[in-house]
Amino acid sequence: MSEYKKIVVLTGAGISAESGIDTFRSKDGLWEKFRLEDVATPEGYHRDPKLVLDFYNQRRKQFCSGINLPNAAHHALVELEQKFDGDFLLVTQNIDNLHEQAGSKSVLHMHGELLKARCPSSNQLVQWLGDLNSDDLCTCCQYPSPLRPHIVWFGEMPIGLDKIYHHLSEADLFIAIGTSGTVYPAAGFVEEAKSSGAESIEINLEASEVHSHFDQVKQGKASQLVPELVK
Ligand code: BV8
Repeated sequence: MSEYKKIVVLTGAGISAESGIDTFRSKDGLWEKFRLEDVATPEGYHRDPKLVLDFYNQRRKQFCSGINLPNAAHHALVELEQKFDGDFLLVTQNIDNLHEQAGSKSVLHMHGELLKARCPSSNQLVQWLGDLNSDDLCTCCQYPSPLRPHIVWFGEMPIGLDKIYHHLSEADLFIAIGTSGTVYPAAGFVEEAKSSGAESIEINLEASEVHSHFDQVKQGKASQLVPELVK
């Protein structure tokens, strides 16, 4: 990796799959059990807040039980970040904190974080490890509002896009790991990186919907391929 100066890594649900966290679109993934429109959109939340809060409470409860631990792919990205003496940005679509648990420092959660809640008025964040219910009010406003999950739902603006696009415009290597390339704008990052002259590598169990944009496509498990890539 020493031949590169600026690396951007994008991870998706596939990097956490071997840690026991459901993906969305693999076999028996989350979107087979829930309708995306009901649990991952602002409209769904306003229509039935309890359904949406319970959807995230169930995932938070599982995650906080400690059964999901970082795997070799998460640890390999920590090693890459530590060894690499250039610019490094890790962007994740995941809302778990397995990258942080493994020791990654520069993690940008573009779709939010499961262990945080947000005041809808001030956008102030609070650490939230238990169940979030509609009577859990913010403490930052004169007229308190019910806290919402700090999650980017469909139709909402992802977090940190300016920073991400800036790094993509200067990257000389873009690596996507464990993402189906279905959800935008993340799925379009490879084209952004390539338009700046970056090399691009996809690591995924199967060819993603945007695999044809990548210079290299490595099919297989992240826990095997990511350590091989960074060694
Ligand atoms: C937005 C909430 C306005 C958190 C999620 C073009 C431009 C801009 C927007 C759009 C566009 N076209 C369409 C849109 C709208 C929409 C969209 O993309 N819809 C899709 C369905 C077509 N996008 C939005 O609404 C976004 N916001 O557009 O704002 C805007 C406008 C212009 C410019 C900027 C902004 C908001 C998107 C975020 C929605 N929130 N989730 C949560 O509940 O977790 S998205 C959800 O999908 C998750 O965040 C997830 O991370 C994300 C992507 O899924 P993946 O991570 O890829 O997971 P998936 O299961 O799909 O794939 C896993 C892969 O891993 C598989 O391929 C599998 O084979 C592989 N795998 C499995 N095991 C392993 C493995 N690989 C390696 N090793 C293994 N062991």
